[in-house]
Amino acid sequence: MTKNLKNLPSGTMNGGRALAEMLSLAGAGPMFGMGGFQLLPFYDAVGLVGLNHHLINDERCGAFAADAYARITNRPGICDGTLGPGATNLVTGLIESLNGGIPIVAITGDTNRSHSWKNMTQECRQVEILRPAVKELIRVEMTSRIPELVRRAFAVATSGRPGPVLLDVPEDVCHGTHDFTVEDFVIDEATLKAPARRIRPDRAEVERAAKLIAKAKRPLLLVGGGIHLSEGWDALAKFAEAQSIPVAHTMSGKGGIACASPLNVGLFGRYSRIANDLIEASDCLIVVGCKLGEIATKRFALPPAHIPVIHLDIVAEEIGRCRSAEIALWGDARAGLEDLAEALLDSVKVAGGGRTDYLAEIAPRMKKWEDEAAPRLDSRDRPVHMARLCRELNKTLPADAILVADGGFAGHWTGLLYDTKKAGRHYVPDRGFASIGYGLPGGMGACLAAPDRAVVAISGDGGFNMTLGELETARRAGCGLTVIVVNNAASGYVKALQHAMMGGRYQSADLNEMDYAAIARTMGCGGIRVEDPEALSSALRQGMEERDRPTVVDVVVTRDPAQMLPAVDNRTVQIKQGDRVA
Ligand SMILES: Cc1ncc(C[n+]2csc(CCOP(=O)(O)OP(=O)(O)O)c2C)c(N)n1
Ligand SMILES: [Mg+2]
Repeated sequence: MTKNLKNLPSGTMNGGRALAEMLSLAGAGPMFGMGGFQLLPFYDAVGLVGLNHHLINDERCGAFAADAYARITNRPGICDGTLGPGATNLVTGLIESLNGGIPIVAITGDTNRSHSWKNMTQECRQVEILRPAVKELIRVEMTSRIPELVRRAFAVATSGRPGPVLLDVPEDVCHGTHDFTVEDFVIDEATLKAPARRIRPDRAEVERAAKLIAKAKRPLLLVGGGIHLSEGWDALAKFAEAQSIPVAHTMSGKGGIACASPLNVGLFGRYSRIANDLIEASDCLIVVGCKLGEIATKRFALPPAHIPVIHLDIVAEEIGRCRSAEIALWGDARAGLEDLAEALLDSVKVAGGGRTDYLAEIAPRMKKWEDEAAPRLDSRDRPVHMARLCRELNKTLPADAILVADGGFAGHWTGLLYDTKKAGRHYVPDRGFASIGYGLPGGMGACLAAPDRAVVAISGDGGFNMTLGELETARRAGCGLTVIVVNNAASGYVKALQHAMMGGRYQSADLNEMDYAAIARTMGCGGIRVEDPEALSSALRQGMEERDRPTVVDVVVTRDPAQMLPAVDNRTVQIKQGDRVA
């Protein structure tokens, strides 16, 4: 349906105003960027039309914040940068969204075309640099076409596999004027949120898949981030329950089904509780909204070649890319699961009944894993054990909380050990590109997307250092965000790998001992330093109680590189040439 609001603008206006009017019509949420001359008319119009724009301190962080906002809402996150360095700073953040399939509308200013390529200040080949970082790059060549091209940007961002779209706006287009009519300002409401449209897999393939599943004794669902993009949580739970099929997930797929569900068998791939073992023993894998990339497959060692795979994905060419699929279900995850459930209606009784023993294995196996992990989960070690930190997060965070996890150990450990209590995207790791530095700005984006919920970001000290300036932004934006700094005074992942693989020769892996809580306090934020694991819970609670400024909880964790990697015993690990231990 086409959205066309009352009191629509019309008449002569500049390109920046037209851009802002269109974003307003699109119901744009918080936007993140840093201005420059080229986009000045747009910035001017932002206030006039009542949009909510936040000055960030690094455009990459604006893109990260927009990405996290989009993950929470499934509505396009919006960020902008001025020409040249502003535009190039967006690259890392946009690739996170591209690889993660996250809807984004990004805007860059560009040179005035009357003078392009005459050594204009800050000029570079930004269109060429940014094109591979986005799903589509739209160069806006006429002021009059701004409404049409903003419509296109939203349509591309939210359709099929969502992704970032860049509107590159030359200065003269932004500053130039056009006489717009009321009819110019329309937008298709379906394109304002992913998934804009749903496509169902081929009926015949669904039937074939249903037959394979019906006769399987040990089927297993492997779920990726696509489940959140398609909002397929209920469909997944219904299907898994009706068919008695356990669910394993990637880091991005966590929360496809609540971690607390008895059908949830946790993370699979590089780190796993019991899921990898279940994969090995499975006779039918149902992969949903998951690319089966390096981390999910332990560098393509999983799943074993003899196990048939049913692969449901919105991108046809992802099916069979890393692992051949017995049955290809090209379509939306929710729609595909609903269709599978329907096709299996007749076999519900038989299948469910036939899998009682299989399902009965899950709880004791999980319990066994937990008993083995208990010494780490309950550790009273000082410095704090990462597993203990994860357990405190599990105990302390409310059911609707959002945990945003940075690259580095913050993501590795919480990916394995953090449990969501409800289905939904309550865990937001930046696994598209796995850059460090996502935690703080991502936390800010999540906070602005869900101001009434507790938002906790967890970041390494290296990642935090990279984007520390955004604490100023988060404070200015009034975000009641809690940022946990995993303080190991190291580029820890690198140091742990050097320990395991380079005979303990450490190179460029140490950071200074710092007190990030004290830094936060001098920046006008809350700051709590935690050295005793018993103090974790109250520090987290105190952080979550702050509703309008960020709190940094600086947690001193192990400095021993032999203890840093989750699930890898450095004394016994086998290192193969060209492989990675974790
Ligand atoms: C932008 C970027 N540079 C380098 C890396 C490679 N890398 C992965 S984890 C890691 C260590 C980061 O240190 P820190 O943020 O303190 O996390 P820790 O591993 O110590 O928990 C690095 C350098 C990366 N992921 N992203
Ligand atoms: Mg570190």
